[in-house]
Amino acid sequence: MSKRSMKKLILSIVFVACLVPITVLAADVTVTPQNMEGWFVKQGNKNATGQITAVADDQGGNGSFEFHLNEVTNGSGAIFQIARVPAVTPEGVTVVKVDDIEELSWSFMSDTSGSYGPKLKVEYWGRDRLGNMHSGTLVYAGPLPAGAGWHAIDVDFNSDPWWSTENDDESETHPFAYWQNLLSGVPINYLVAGIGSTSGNMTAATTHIDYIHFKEKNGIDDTWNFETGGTPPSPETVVVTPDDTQGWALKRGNRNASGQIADVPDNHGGQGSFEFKLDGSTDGSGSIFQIARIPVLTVDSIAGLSWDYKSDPGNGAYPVIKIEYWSSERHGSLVYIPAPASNPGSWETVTVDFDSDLWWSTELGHDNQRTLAEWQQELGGILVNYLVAGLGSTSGNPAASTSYIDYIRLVEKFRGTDTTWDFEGKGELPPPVDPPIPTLSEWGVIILSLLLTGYAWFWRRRESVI
Ligand SMILES: [Ca+2]
Ligand SMILES: [Ca+2]
Repeated sequence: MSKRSMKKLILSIVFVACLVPITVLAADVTVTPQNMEGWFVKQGNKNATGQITAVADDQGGNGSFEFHLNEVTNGSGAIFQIARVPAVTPEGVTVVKVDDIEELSWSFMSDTSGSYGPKLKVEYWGRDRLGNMHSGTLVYAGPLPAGAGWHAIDVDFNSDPWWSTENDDESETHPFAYWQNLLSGVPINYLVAGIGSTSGNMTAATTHIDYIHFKEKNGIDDTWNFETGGTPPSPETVVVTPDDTQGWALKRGNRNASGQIADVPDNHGGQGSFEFKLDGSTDGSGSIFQIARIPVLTVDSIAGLSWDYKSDPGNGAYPVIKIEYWSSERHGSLVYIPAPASNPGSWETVTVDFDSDLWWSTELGHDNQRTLAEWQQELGGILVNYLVAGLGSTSGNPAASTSYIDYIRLVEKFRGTDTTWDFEGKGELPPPVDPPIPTLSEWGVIILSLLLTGYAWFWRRRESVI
């Protein structure tokens, strides 16, 4: 995961936190391949693999998360990491700050050589209570019990040493409580569990982690138990209204167009659906209207996608769904344009076939169409900014048209959700969501200010052994 992606996510967290009340539940959560409960595979993994395997844990369970590092002799490193926003629910996320953490513990099993095991890290980004920017990762540097078999780590906040990638000095360790004081108010991007290094030679190793426990002062108190099997998420239909938007909002950039939830019956017995109107402007500046929802997911977490649309009865124009992704290396929107309806003006259902329907990316243009499965292979853990529904173009003279969308269904395997959004109740959606990521110009200012104050660490990509 690139630094900039992390920054993007945390800004989205800050934004969404304004909308989502904190719901606090202490829970023992079972994480399965069918429902990763928000855990996802981070980018940057190489020469390594990771998955939940049927290796019994130390507390009676029959599975655990396995990391396997290949032997590396050319200095290119081997690393594998999984991560989770500390407080993410199907409804959204809440901000957890470094100094909110009260307990951290986990179990790990060393390689049979007993050499080492995976650890927990805490990635943070944002301003402290004094307004100073921070970006880095706290890395546990405390004692690791030696020998094969399972071991438990229960972090002593006042004595176990941690270091920060912000200082880039593994020798400068302090107790976690020290860092909490220094980083008071700084939001946490991710809890990370992983092993390995982005550089250097590596010995082949197979290790496991389980029962990751995280408790913070606002009451979030979760222990994640990794197990095989599991069941797919239960489908849920959510009604979106102007008064209860379920995270949907206008997207910036709308022009020469309008949109609202209209009293137009959908294809499932509902009385409303979302209407897009292009006004037919002919000044060449385009005509477009889009709504969007900020998910917290990665491109490769999408396991199902479908929607209904009703095209313009005159010219057959119809809205489409886009997946907008962003990292420091890759950013664009994946777009799939299904075949036109044979009967304009009637409702159609689009169910994306991940292995045959072709999507193009605004990053690479129409000529690079691939299946969604191929894009997922290529883009992997890159975060999704927005799930977008829209009609029109930012240039040219799109014809005047009126069309509708409804029953947008997204199955997200890493959070274990299967949600269908049903638009009902006449009215407009709220104003544009501020971008969950900073614009490039905003980043230019931030980066410049950091460089001017000597924080050259900002650009460092190195990730050390954890
Ligand atoms: Ca387990
Ligand atoms: Ca509806």
